[in-house]
Amino acid sequence: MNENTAIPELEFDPYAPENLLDPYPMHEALREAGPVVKLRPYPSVVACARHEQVHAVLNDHQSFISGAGVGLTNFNLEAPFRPKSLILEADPPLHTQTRAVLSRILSPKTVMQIRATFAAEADALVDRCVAKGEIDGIHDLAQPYPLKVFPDAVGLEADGRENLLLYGDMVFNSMGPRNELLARSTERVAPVTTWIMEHCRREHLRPGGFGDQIYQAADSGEISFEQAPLLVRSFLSAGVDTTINGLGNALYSLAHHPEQYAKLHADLTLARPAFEEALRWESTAQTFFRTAGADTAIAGIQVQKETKVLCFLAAANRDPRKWPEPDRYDIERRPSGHVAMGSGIHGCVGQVIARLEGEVVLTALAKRVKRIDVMGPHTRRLNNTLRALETLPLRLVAA
Ligand code: OVV
Repeated sequence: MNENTAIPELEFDPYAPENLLDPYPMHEALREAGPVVKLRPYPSVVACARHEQVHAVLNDHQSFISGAGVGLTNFNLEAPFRPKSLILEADPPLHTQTRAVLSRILSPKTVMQIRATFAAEADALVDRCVAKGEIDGIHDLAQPYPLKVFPDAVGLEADGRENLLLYGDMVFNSMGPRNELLARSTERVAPVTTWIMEHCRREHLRPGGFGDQIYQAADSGEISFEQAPLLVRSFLSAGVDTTINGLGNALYSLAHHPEQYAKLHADLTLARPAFEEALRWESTAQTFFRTAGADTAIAGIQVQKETKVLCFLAAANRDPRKWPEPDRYDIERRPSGHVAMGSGIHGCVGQVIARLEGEVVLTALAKRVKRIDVMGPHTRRLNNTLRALETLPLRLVAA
């Protein structure tokens, strides 16, 4: 008998609008059904929603490869929608070489150098928001902040940065099925891709910035000059939409938990833990896939070579087997072990920059704002991978 008949099969389509809007009931059902489940709309996929299995898959990069893509499409069987990322969609030894370059550029030492600039920009932006009083948390704060500081650090010119939003939306939609969301975000793929690839060229990158530093690694022979623009593309793909929504989700979390915000206002050292807990509670990157590189098993269940493995990061981050009261947003939790930024050799290479952004924005806010009022319903921007807000009407009450 086929071992796979033992795997529970559920009807959920994780990419259906109702599940993108509110994934949590689906996450609970997937976790409770078993350590490995199947989804009827995606018969060639196995899925994990419990922390133990998600963590295990992410930490076994030999069995669960990234080179066949980290979305639904298996690049060994179907062409990728763009040339593969040299870090995200690569395995050792290539991944090891490219990651070394990016992780040196996005290092704790770099954070020491950019911290004052990133903090000053957060202070200035939050000042403008407090002066307005009533703001849209996304358009006035969560979006403009990363869209300024990160491209500045990469060394991009000021014009055309809105292309980064369109491109990020497209890249993260492309990891799901060919649904309406992907169709709509790829309508503009050609001009946006042209702009992105043009701005990956050295002549468009300020000397000394993160982008130019990739070319310096090519100068020294660590990577090739052909690889450099594709690695800049990784900054432009993963560096903006992720942090925008990380900040947006943190604002949402705090605005909806006034008692937690009061603790943050009283103790600014909680800014970093509050951001971290928001990553756990409202995980920006909801899902990533791996691909079985050989016949293998998860929790004793056979998984055939080339099978796509859907890891529900956001479900793992609320698994009651791992977290007490997982649905509570508690800024004093210190949620180490969450997988919102992945885990293992592919864990977010920009995480120290992302955390810096979260820390300085929440610190700037907590210094000046004694209370955040929710002024009306928020709206969501649906994306196949990201948990994203479109609007978040807030009032910032000055301290
Ligand atoms: C983590 C991530 C997301 C999207 C794109 C990339 C990485 C990339 O390397 O291009």
